[in-house]
Formats: sequence, C-alpha cells, structure tokens
Amino acid sequence: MLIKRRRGWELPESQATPEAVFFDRRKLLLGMGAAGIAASAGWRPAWGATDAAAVAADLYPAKRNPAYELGRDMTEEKVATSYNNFYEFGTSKNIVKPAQALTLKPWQVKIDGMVAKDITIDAEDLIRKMPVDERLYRHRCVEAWSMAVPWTGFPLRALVDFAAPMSGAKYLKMETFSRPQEASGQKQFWYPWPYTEGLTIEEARNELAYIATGIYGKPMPKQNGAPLRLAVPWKYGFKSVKSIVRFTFTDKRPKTFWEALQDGEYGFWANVNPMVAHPRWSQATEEVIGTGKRIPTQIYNGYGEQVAELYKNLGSEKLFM
Ligand SMILES: Nc1nc2c(c(=O)[nH]1)N[C@H]1C(S)=C(S)[C@@H](COP(=O)(O)O)O[C@H]1N2
Ligand SMILES: [Mo]
Repeated sequence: MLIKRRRGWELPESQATPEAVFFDRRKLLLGMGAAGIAASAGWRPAWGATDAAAVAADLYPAKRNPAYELGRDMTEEKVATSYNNFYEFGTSKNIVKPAQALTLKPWQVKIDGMVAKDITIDAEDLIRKMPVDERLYRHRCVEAWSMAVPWTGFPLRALVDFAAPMSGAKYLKMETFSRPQEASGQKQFWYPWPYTEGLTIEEARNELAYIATGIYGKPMPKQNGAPLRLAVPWKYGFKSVKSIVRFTFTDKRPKTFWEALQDGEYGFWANVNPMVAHPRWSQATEEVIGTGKRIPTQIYNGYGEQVAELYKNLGSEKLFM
C-alpha cells in the first residue's frame, strides 16, 4: 500500500525541503537526553506537549513513513503550534493559552452507529492498537494559508477496520468534545457545537486519511487537537476535526459544523481547488505561514494522484466547496 510516489507537482529548487536538517536536529535531541534538551539554548517544546497529561508519550518520535514528501520547506514548529484555528477556545489564531484548559486524561473515544458492537476505548489504548508512523503532510486552510508539518499518527483505515462497520455504512461522522466549562467558545450558543465533520467510507479508507496523535515527533499539543485529530490533506483544513471523542458509522451524510453555520460557503466535500473561488475570496494562491510568501495552490492540494479517483462518478456534487 505504501509505495513511494512521484510528486504530483514541482516547486523551484529554492523551496525544496531540507529534510536532512530536520533529521539531524531530531537525532541531536535524542542523543542529548532530557537534561541536555532542557539546557540547550533556543529550543523549547511544543506548548503542553511535555506535560504529564501527554497521551502515550513513549511512542514519540515514531518512524517516518518515506512515502509522503512535502515538496516545500517544513513549517517551523513554533509557527505551526502557535497559529491555530480552534473555535472552541476562541475565534482568533492565538488560542494556545486557553487551550491548555483541555483535560486529556481520561479521554474516552466512542465508536458507534452501524457497527456490529459499540466500542468505548481510552484514547491511549486505541492509539496503542494502531500502526503508528510519522508523515509529512501539507495543510491548506480555506482561509488561503498553508503549512507543511510532520504528523505522527495512524491511517484512519486502521480504525475503520478495527470498528468493523456494517456493509450499509456509507459515511463516517467524527465529533469533537463538548465541554463548555473547559472551552469557553462552546458557551457561544449560536455555533452548532459539538464541532462535527464527516467523510465517505471510501474517503476514510483512502491511504492519505490519517488520525494524527502528535506533531514534530512529540505528542499533540492541545491547541493542535490533542489527543487525536483528523488530517485529510487534500481537503480544506476545516475538515480536519480536532480532539475527537466519537466516530459514528452511518448511512446518512452528516451535517458538518461549517455547513450548519454557512452552507453557501462551506460544503461537505471541501476538496482543495485553486479554480473554484470561495464566495468571498480567491483560492488561486496561499500564504505559507511563517514565510510571508504566497505560492500557487494545487488541485487536491497536490494529492490528486492518491485521491482524484474517489470523485470520478460524483460529477453532480459540489466537490470543491
Ligand atoms: N474541533 C475543531 N476542529 C478544527 C477546527 C476548530 O475550530 N475546531 N478548525 C479547523 C480549521 S479551520 C483548521 S485550518 C485546522 C487548523 O489546525 P491547526 O491549528 O493544527 O493548524 O483545524 C480544523 N479543525
Ligand atoms: Mo481552516
């Protein structure tokens, strides 16, 4: 399944990924041990990543899967872990502090709906049953910014297999926690909480669909969606629901958070396409956060080789909004 693929597109040499730099830094950190890390000037951990609440911390860093290349520079850790969208903690990009109120232990995950048997399992136990690796993925927010990060996690397909859905299940619905005491954004009653997203079963089984449990070789910081969040890099970022507590298999297309809020602007499919503008702005280019540069956006965010097949017979659907 995990064969090395040719990049779907190329960028100028000046933007090529300095993977070696990242590997060397990681090796250095591993070699130094905890005391050395703490003492080394200029390095600090992702917010919250090293606190005692981190889930399955011994799994990091995981072995990198070489099948996935960025084709651009990796975003700096401090940028990707401090510029966030997480409306449960506020509508600004600066939600690191309020997000630390999120309690990660215990974290029960429910798998229900069209499955032979409902499953309730602690996130830590679930992660330990899954084939964990590290993958470099691009991420394109519908707001026309992007990042490129190393996630740690497991293929969503492995969770689907674990759940053993009935043959009639057509969609997988995913929901974020509902805890207004910890997440004051959820006291804003006009939002359709809890944050809900969904994929078709075929999409959920695509090799790229991923449940991320960590980033930059460490457990996921709270602000990035600990302890487990979706990463579907060919779709706009809002599809990648954070801090999931429930996976439901169903034969009805779920109504997503953003669709419920504004269905004229945000649909179910939300595949990246530079040719299809958002009603209020162009999607032709994207700002690469941390660089101040804009680059052209690619159809399916450059992942067409892996996913275009999924949409061959869906011509009448609004696939790109
Ligand atoms: N529960 C939840 N998940 C969410 C969001 C959110 O507000 N709440 N924002 C989405 C959007 S719009 C984006 S771009 C990504 C941002 O992920 P990041 O903060 O790790 O970059 O998370 C997505 N998942
Ligand atoms: Mo987004």
